[in-house]
Parts: sequence; C-alpha cells; structure tokens
Amino acid sequence: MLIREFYYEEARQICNLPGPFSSAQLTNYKFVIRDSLKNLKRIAAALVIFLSAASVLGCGANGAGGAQIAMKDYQFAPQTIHARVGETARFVVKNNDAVAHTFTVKELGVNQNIPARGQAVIEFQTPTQGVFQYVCLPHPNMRGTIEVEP
Ligand SMILES: [Cu+2]
Repeated sequence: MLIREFYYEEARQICNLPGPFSSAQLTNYKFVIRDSLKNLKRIAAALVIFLSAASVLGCGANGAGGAQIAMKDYQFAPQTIHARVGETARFVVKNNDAVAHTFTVKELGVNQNIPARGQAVIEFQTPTQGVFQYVCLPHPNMRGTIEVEP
C-alpha cells in the first residue's frame, strides 16, 4: 500500500466514511509528494497528506465534522438526510431557534435534546436499511426522514 493510501484510509476511518477508496478515487486528489522521498521527509509529508485527506473528506480537526442539520422556525433543514447501512451516522444538529428542540429517532434509539441556540454532534448506528422518521418530541410537526442506504 502506498503511504498516501495508508493515510487516506486512516482519515477515512476517523471520519467514519464509507470505503475503502479505490485507487481511481485516490488519483482524483493532487499530491505534491512523490513516493521516492526519503523516510524523514515521508513522515512530514505523511502528516500533510493526513491533514489534507481529513480536510478533503470534510472531517475537521476540531471533531465537528458530519453533515449539518439545522433547526429553524420549528422546522428541520434538510428534511431528508442520508446514511449508509452498517456504519456510524454522524450529524451536527444546530438549533437556531429560541426554544429547545430534540432530535429523536425512536426506531434507532436516538433522543438528543438541543438547547436553544445550541448544537450537538449526534452519532448513532444504522444497522438496517430503510427509511426512518426523525422528529422533535415537543413539536411533532417538526419532522424529517433518514434514508439508510446500502
Ligand atoms: Cu422542537
């Protein structure tokens, strides 16, 4: 395995993204570092590759990565989100309203309070394929669906 592929794999796993990447996908990214560099340079280069991989994959160093879901005017946005079956879904849910909401998926055992003007990172398992509803418990008209796909 090339060193760049190794670090892409590391970043991918930390970000809980589907994969592994094919070499064809990897060649879509530009690398300035050649595989013939000496070991010391490789270590520094590998760190650069790792950070750029994490950046490309949308996983920030602050750990706040994940698809965004907004709560605004007593509605979720978007109202359809996607996850991959058998993996850990990760969403950053941001409440723009002046009241608390919840992000609740009863079938998946998710029930997270999001304080007014606050946000939460929500992670949960998606063991089965299907369409699941998420709601805000105090405001039943706030709802959306998660499509868990193969
Ligand atoms: Cu609510």
